[in-house]
Amino acid sequence: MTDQTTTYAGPERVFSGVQPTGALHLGNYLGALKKFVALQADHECVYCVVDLHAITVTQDPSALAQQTREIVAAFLACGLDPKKSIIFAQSSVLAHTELAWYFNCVARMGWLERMTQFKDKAGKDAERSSVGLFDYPVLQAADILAYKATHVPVGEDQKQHLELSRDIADKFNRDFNAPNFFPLPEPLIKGPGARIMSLKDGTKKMSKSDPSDLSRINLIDDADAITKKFKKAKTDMLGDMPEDEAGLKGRPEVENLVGIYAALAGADTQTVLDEFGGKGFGTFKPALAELAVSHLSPITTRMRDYLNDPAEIDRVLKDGGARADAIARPIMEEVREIIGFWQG
Ligand code: AQP
Repeated sequence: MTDQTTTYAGPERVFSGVQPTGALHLGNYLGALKKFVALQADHECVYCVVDLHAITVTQDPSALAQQTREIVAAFLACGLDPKKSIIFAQSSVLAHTELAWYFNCVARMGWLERMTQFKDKAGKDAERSSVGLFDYPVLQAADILAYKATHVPVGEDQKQHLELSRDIADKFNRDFNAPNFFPLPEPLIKGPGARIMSLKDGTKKMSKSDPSDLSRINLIDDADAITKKFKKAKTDMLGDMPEDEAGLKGRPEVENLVGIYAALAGADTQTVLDEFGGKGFGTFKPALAELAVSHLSPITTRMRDYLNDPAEIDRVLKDGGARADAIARPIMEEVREIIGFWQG
């Protein structure tokens, strides 16, 4: 991994987070979790269940802690090793909220007003949405920079937020005359699976909050559900599978299915089209379903096993929280000094 974080001299560190807002789907897996696992082999990785982000929209207090455990179960089932990677709940480390406040005073209103995710999520009801939803990207910058993380594996949808994190880090360093104090974190987005689209609409991203369950493959779906969802996935009336990538132009649903196949198989798009070009969807969709089931069913089984052992998940979260706090605490002490607060 090349370090393009200007002249920042600190160590490379990976940070990313996932919201405990519902069952994880194939987009979360291919866009984020799969990359998390690959990175832990040779990097210091900090992976967070971002429950503070989750409450930017209403959550049921009696379900939130369990939702956090479910994300940890998915992390572990996908292959994250809690001895290598730090896994913890965002709300258990106070540095996140503290740094978010300082960054609120660094970020500019105009920067946040340009964030498309807020516009998408708040929709026509922006006036009634929480201030937290608007401020979400500032908290995200704090999440990353409380650990001076240099690299952030995310899906394509988070690109704009990562650019904002870099702007905030840069402005903090300049405003407080602390050159290179914070790194300018690099997004790790590229690769197949960076943007998995809805199975019902190839122009919308696959999302937990889509009201149609048929729009997504959940990590907890069984083989029958996966097969049924791919069978019902929208395609088009333009005929069989194209022979080359140019033939995917203007066919977003087909492009998405081919992309999913490529990401799961670890192949490139043309290799998939070499195999399926000219064939009908009646051939391609069952092959795709079979590939997805072979990848996901071991994960699902392991997830269920972990969920049957909540005490183990709680141990992982507690240990991870202490390790995360040990990194963030001295950074926050320096931040307070740089800002110039009285320190008795
Ligand atoms: N469709 C996607 N394709 C590729 N990557 C994706 N990610 C999300 N959707 C896709 C990536 O998954 C990580 C965790 O996302 P998150 O749960 O924290 O929040 P999100 O991006 O808001 O995910 P959803 O499913 O779309 O949730 P809702 O519906 O609640 O908004 C991130 O790295 C994200 O890029």
